[in-house]
Parts: sequence; structure tokens; C-alpha cells
Amino acid sequence: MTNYLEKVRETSAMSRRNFIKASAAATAALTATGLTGCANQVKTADTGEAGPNVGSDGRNLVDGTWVSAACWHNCGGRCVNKVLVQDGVVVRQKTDDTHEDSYDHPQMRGCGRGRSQRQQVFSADRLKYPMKRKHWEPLTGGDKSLRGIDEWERISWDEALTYVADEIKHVMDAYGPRAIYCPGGDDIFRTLALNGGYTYSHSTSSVGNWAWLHNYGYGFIGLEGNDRYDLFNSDYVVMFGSNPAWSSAGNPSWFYKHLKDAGVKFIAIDPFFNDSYDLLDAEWIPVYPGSDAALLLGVAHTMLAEDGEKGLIDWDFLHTYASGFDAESMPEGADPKENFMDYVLGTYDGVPKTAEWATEHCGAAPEAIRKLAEVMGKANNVNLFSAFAPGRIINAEYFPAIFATVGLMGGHIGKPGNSVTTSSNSWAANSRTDMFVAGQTGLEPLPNPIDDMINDVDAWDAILEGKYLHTGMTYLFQPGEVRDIDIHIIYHGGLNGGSVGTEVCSLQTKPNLNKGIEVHRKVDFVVTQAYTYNTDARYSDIVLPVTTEWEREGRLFNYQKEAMIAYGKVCEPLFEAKSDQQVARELAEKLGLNPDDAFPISEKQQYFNQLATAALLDETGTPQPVATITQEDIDAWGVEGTPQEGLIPLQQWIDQGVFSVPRSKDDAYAACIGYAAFIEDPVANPRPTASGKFEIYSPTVRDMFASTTRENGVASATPVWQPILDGYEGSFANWETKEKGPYPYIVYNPHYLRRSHSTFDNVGWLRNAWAHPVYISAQDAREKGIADGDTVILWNDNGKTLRPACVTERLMPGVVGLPHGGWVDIDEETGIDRGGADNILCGSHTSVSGVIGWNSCLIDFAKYDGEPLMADIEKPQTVIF
Ligand SMILES: Nc1nc2c(c(=O)[nH]1)N[C@H]1C(S)=C(S)[C@@H](COP(=O)(O)OP(=O)(O)OC[C@H]3O[C@@H](n4cnc5c(=O)[nH]c(N)nc54)[C@H](O)[C@@H]3O)O[C@H]1N2
Ligand SMILES: Nc1nc2c(c(=O)[nH]1)N[C@H]1C(S)=C(S)[C@@H](COP(=O)(O)OP(=O)(O)OC[C@H]3O[C@@H](n4cnc5c(=O)[nH]c(N)nc54)[C@H](O)[C@@H]3O)O[C@H]1N2
Ligand code: SF4
Ligand SMILES: [Mo]
Repeated sequence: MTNYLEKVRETSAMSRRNFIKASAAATAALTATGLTGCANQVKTADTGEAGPNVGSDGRNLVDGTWVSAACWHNCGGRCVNKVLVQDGVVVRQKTDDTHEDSYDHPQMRGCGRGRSQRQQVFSADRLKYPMKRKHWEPLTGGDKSLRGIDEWERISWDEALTYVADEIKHVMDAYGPRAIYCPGGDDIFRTLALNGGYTYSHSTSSVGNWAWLHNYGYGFIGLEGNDRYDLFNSDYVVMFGSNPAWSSAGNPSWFYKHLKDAGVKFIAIDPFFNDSYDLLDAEWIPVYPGSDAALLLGVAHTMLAEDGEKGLIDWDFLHTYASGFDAESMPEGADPKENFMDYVLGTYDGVPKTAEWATEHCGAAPEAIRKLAEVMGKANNVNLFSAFAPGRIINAEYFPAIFATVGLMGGHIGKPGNSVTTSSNSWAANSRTDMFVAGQTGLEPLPNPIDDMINDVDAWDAILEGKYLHTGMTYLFQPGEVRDIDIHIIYHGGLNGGSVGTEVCSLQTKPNLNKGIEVHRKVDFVVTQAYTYNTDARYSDIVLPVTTEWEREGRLFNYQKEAMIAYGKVCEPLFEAKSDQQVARELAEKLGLNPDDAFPISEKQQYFNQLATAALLDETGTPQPVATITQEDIDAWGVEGTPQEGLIPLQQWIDQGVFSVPRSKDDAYAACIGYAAFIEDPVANPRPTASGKFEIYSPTVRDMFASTTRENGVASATPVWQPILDGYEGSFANWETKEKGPYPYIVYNPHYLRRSHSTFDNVGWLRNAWAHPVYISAQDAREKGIADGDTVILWNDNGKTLRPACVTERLMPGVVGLPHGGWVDIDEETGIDRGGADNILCGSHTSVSGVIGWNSCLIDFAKYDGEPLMADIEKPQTVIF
């Protein structure tokens, strides 16, 4: 063990020497340099045509100090980002070069978005000063219909915070804390909690129906998978709805490519033959969005039908580790007829879920389904993977359970070369089993005294109608209860999740944007903390400009399994921006509260605490502090702390931007197999379910869904197929005759390279690189007379939006791909959105669980006969001051 830690230390020391060599220039402190003028200078340097080491102004782009800089968005990856600072000006960016790149010790390289970060931070459309809407009036809102189109007036911080505090005080007196809706803002939450509370939101956003496996029934808490080295032991990787090349930037696609090169075969189940499948030479099985459960039932039926001849099912495995597969393994007290196998065979409902039955629902050929059944058989080593996308569908509540069950049928859990798991975001192709203990800021939780939480899918209706269905928090259901709610203030406070960059779902990213705008024009007061003129800011009365992570003390990220990314401050706050926490403190003061009660320790101390408490779990699973901290460090930082021995000196970690662990196929982490302990000894290590096994039949899930009182869909203990009402089945007016309805196409939202959700959409370089078209299949385009590049209008009852067409053979006919996150841009004359905002089309529909169906929406589309769209790169930025 000591040897291993020694090796880690040595690697750090080596890269430290390289680092010092590379950045021989002075380490002049930047903090004193006001960078208000920095934006212009950076632009000159960036847009220069000159060679790589000389800026257009002749500036030498080699000398200076490389500083670790944040790339903090919720982007599916987490990478090292460095900026070259010269005389206080950021002139260049680079990524991880702390060591040679290898499979054993990969660099944590950034993507195009991260490398364009300076164009976001130093953008001309940064919010620079507090401002108020010209026709806003205190306490009444003034002309509220002008929200989103009004002019802006610059005001002082004192004025702005006084206005906000007065609105809050007024609403607290008149209606109480429940009237304040605050869907996001880790820092402002603390101030509002101290002030009496606020109404909060929750959502299944990323994971969709995967939420129902995380904590309940099946015991797949977080769906354990295997380490990346183990994947070489597999014959097949079967991928449902996975596009790491777009949505898991960083190393996952590269890890997958190593598997392909080693001879592992890939099968892709997806409406889109995406770039990842192309890279991996995957065999493509096209399916309609939301139809995966149907396809998998066809696979299960085929496995049962062909088991006698081919020996596909591992019966011992099923009976030992799962309950509810067949009549003999049903839990005590349950009706034996409700077992999964008899459901698949159609024993009692008269509908055998054959490959042909599945084809009618999913669109995949019966031969492809039969082939997949053979692949899933027990003779093969299979990693059955899905990203989250196929879970973000209404009526697909039972897809994750059916997915897991098919994996269990072939015995693909808990053994080398086999796993059944979500493979998504930064842990795609490398199970998320942690190698680190995250550092803690030292801020104790400050709970909200109010328990009102509105599901994002219901939020806008709730505010318009004055009532909502309270079901507790996503993942932790309480029985559905209709409550009155009377929202007067919307406070968009920024990001959630105990760390930056995690999901909130703002006006832009919640379903039903047109209804959201109506709500924003109804309530008494809207305030937003933002650094860029995002959709929340646009539809507000008062906007408070905040710093980006580049202008803050620093933070620690441990989203990457094998690396801890640390970054510090790049520059002082631009213009009049303040950190979210500073805003929360100053507002607390205006509200007559003591800001120290909300934030008893400084932002610097919080950063230090994170670094000091981060630990590597060594090969025995024992936490080893990462940072070596001396008394001199503590004194230099001016914080409280205790010296400690770690694996890398504190300042070196921050200078490098990363502490990463060299790996090898023989290390203890490589042997990490999901659920191995349970498989080895299911009695000693039971699953946290009633039966102690994987529960294919789950009364917990049935009761949970039944308790919501939502009507669309069934609450069932047996995982069953449900027609997708906002998907393929719903696209027909008459399913029997196959007569199409008014909205015959399924639109879904691929997470897109140009952006991290809506973030980065204002960055010119990225607009230049990625056009944000709408993907249309060649067949549908032919039928509609649409050519590549034509402006297309997409519509349904929720709204209308425009995009240029990208006509492709890689998309299944009947399916339309509208990338996620385009900034809404409503033409007030026509009501049509020119920004291709996905949530213009996503409605406030849900099903029995309350899941949000981003990838199940119905639309029609046509060639647009109005003025064609200009390319996004031509669109001017909105610079207010
Ligand atoms: N139609 C549709 N909608 C979707 C999805 C979909 O697929 N389709 N996907 C959903 C998913 S998976 C997710 S995770 C959510 C994400 O939803 P969001 O988290 O709302 O998405 P972002 O666009 O990343 O929003 C971040 C916003 O916070 C601002 N911001 C960033 N850093 C800071 C900061 O430090 N302080 C403050 N005050 N503001 C900051 C950014 O400028 C940006 O406007 O979207 C969901 N919405
Ligand atoms: N560039 C970029 N990367 C991101 C993000 C971003 O906004 N931009 N967002 C990050 C976040 S927070 C999240 S949650 C993840 C989301 O990442 P994912 O959940 O992986 O979602 P997508 O990348 O949209 O889609 C992955 C694949 O699923 C397919 N798909 C869609 N619906 C279905 C379906 O019903 N069935 C099947 N079989 N396939 C389907 C799509 O065609 C696509 O090929 O991405 C993360 N990464
Ligand atoms: S994947 Fe995310 S963290 Fe990494 S460089 Fe790209 S945007 Fe930044
Ligand atoms: Mo997400």
C-alpha cells in the first residue's frame, strides 16, 4: 500500500517539475489587477489572424503565468482548464498537460466549449451593473406585460438590493414565505431560509425514470457498474441511447475506442446513428424514442422462446439473486399470476410480447430483436449500458426495470466482463464507484422551514392556477396532496446542488416556455442573479450581476472518477459583479438578518476546507488526505486549519489544476465489479429491499406511483409496457388503422456540442463551430419538400419554433432531433420563437410518476414560408450597457 501511495506522490512531483519548467515566468499575483479593461484586450488577442504564438497586436503569447481556471458547467464532463495570464490579461487557454497522456494515466483534456470559456467570461454581453426594467414599479410590478421586451436602466447595488428586500418584506407580510418561488440558488436559499423560507422545486430532469431504480425496489442504488479496465473482459457492449462523443466530453469516447480496438463489439439502440456509434462501428438498431421497454420485452420473449434450444437464460442466477421473475420466485403474499415471465409470455393477458409485437411499437426489425436476444444470452459477456436519455420519457416508468431484468436473465451482473448500468456523463465507460471523498466546504445545511416543493413539470400551471400536487421530493415520494399556492415573487438565484454547475431548470430549461413566460408576466416581482443575459434575466424586473467562477476564490470538483480538479481565481470581479454568496449576504443585511448566520465562514475558508478534507480512497478503501498542508500555507491563506500530510502540496495542486491517479490493470480499483459482494454472498450482503434481492416484482414501486394520484399510466408491481402517449403510440389518431393524428412526429432533444444546456450559447466561436440545426430524416424531408439548410417551422399546441434543417440518413423517419438549450427569442408579432428553444415544444404533460418527458413530445413541421433565419453566428449579441 505504502508503495502505491509513494507512486502517486512521485507522479505528482514529476509533473510539478515539468510544470515549473513550462511556466518559468513570474508567478505575479493577479488578484490586485482589476480586469475591467481585460475584456477588450482579450478580444483583440483572440480574434487575431496571426500565428499561434503571436497575437494580432503583436503580443507574445508564450510568456506569462498559467493559472488553473474553472470550467464549471453541468456538461457531462469535468476537465482541466488553464489560462495564460499576461499583465493581468488572459491571452490563451490550454488544458491538461501535467503529464504524458496514456490509457493508464489519461490527461483530463477539455472540449471545445471549455477552451472557449474566455469568450463567455469576457463577453461583451456580460451583465455589468445592477439594473431595473424601465417600466417596473415597486410593489405593483408596473406594466408586467413588458417583461422580456422592456428597456433597462442602470441602478446602484444599494438601490437594487433595497428594492429586492422591500418586495420580499412586503410579500412576507402579506402572504408569507410560501409566496416566494425560488427554484435555484444555493447561496440565496440560505438567506431565504433564514428569512422564513421559500417554495422550492424538484424534477427528474437528467435521470427521468432512472430515478425509480436509484432508491427503490430493485436496489440498484446508483446502478453500480464495473471499472474501465474490466470492460476489456466483455464480448459486447450494448448501448441504449448513449452519445458520449457529444454528451460526455473528456475521456469516455476514448475509453470506448480502446475497447473497440481490442475487439469488443458494440450494438446501439437509438433513433439516431450518432457520432459515438460511428466511432465504435456499432451495429445500429433504430427505435422510436420511448419504445425501449417494448423492444426489451421482445428480447425477453425471444430469450424465453429460444432458451430450450440455445440455453440463453441463467435460471440459477435469476432464482438466487432476484425475486418475481416467475411464479416460483414471487414474494410471499403476492399474486403468483403477476410474475414477469407470464406477463412476457402473455399467459394471462393474452398478449405474448413477441419480437413481432415489439416491432409494432418500437420500429426495430424482428430479426434485430432476435439477434439482440442471442447476444444477451448467458454464454456472452455483456455490458448492458444506457445513458439517461431513454429515461426522460413520459409513460416509460418501467423501462429501467425491464432493462435490468433482461440483464439479470443472462446473468450479466456482478461478474468480470458483465454489468447492467447507466453509463452516462463523466462516468460513462468507467463506473462511478468513487475513488475520492469529496471535500466539504464546512457550511452546515440550513434547511428550508417550508416544505412546499413543486415538480418542474407542474410549476407554471401551479402558479397560474393557484394549486399544485405536492408529492414531496423526487425520489422520496409522499402521497399526493393538492395544495393551494399563491406565488407573488420568482427569485432566480443561480445554481443548485451543493456545488456549481448542477441542474436547476430555469425558465429556459423547464418544460413549456411559453407558459413560463406567461407566468413571468403575471407574478408581482421577478429577480435574477446572473452573469449573462440569460432567459431568466431577460424576463425579470431586477437583474443582479454576479461573478463567474473565474472571479471567485476557487473550488474543487470531483466529478471525474480518477481526478480531483481544483481551480483558483483568475481575475478580480468584472465591472460591478459580486459573487452569488456576497449578494446573498448583502440581501440578508437588507432584510435585517445577520449574514454571518447564513454564512459563518468566508468563501476563502470554504475553498480551503474543500481542499483540506478531500481524500483519495486508497486501494484498501481507506481515505488518504489529498493535500499536504503546512502551517505556512495556512498563514498565507489567512484561514483556520491544521497542517496535514497528503499526496500533493496544496499550492502545487492548485497550480496544476488537477490531482489525478495513475492507474493500471492490476490495481485494486480495476477489480471493482458492481454488486460483486452481493453476488458473492447474497445472504451476508443483501440488497436494501424487502426481499434482500433485486426485486423484479416491486410492490414498493407500485405503491409509490399509486400514491402520487397522477392519472396517466398504471401503477404496477410487475414492470409492464405502457403506450407512450406523447410518443409513437400517441402520434396516431387511430392505432388500429394507423391513421396519424394532428402531431405525427416525435421530437426529442439531443444534448448538444455547442452548449452545456443553455450555457455557452452566446459564444461566437461555438456558434461558428456548431450551427444548431434541427435534424430531420431524409425520408421525412423528401416527403415535406425540405432541403438541407431550409428554415423549418416546428409546432404543436405549446408553441412554434424555427431552425435550419439538417437533413440526414442517420435519423429514423418519424423522429425529429431538436438540440437542447437554444436561447428563446420570441418574435412578439407572430409569437414564433426564432431561437430553436426546445421547451417551446415540451409541454406540461407527465405520467404516473411525475417524470418529465423531454424526449417524448409530438409535433408537426414544415418548410417555413416566412423570412428565412439568419445563421446564429450572424445574430448580434445583446449588449445592454
Ligand atoms: N427541453 C429540454 N429541457 C431540458 C432538458 C432536455 O433534454 N430537453 N434537459 C434537462 C436537464 S438533463 C438538465 S440537467 C437541465 C439543466 O437546466 P439548467 O441548470 O437550468 O441549465 P443551464 O443552461 O446549465 O443553466 C444554468 C444557468 O445558470 C447560469 N449560471 C451559471 N453559473 C452561474 C453562477 O455561478 N451563478 C449564477 N447566478 N448563475 C449561473 C448560466 O448562465 C445559465 O443561465 O435542463 C433540463 N431541461
Ligand atoms: N455537449 C453537452 N453535453 C452534455 C450536456 C449538454 O447540455 N451539452 N448535458 C449534460 C447533462 S446534465 C446530461 S443529463 C447528459 C444527458 O446525456 P444523455 O442522457 O446521454 O442524453 P443525450 O446526449 O441527449 O442523448 C443520448 C442518446 O440517446 C438517444 N435517445 C434519445 N431518446 C431516446 C430513447 O427514448 N431511446 C433510446 N434508445 N435512445 C434515445 C439520442 O438520440 C442520443 O443518441 O448530457 C450531459 N452532457
Ligand atoms: S467537457 Fe465540460 S468541463 Fe470539460 S472542457 Fe468541456 S465544458 Fe468544460
Ligand atoms: Mo442533466
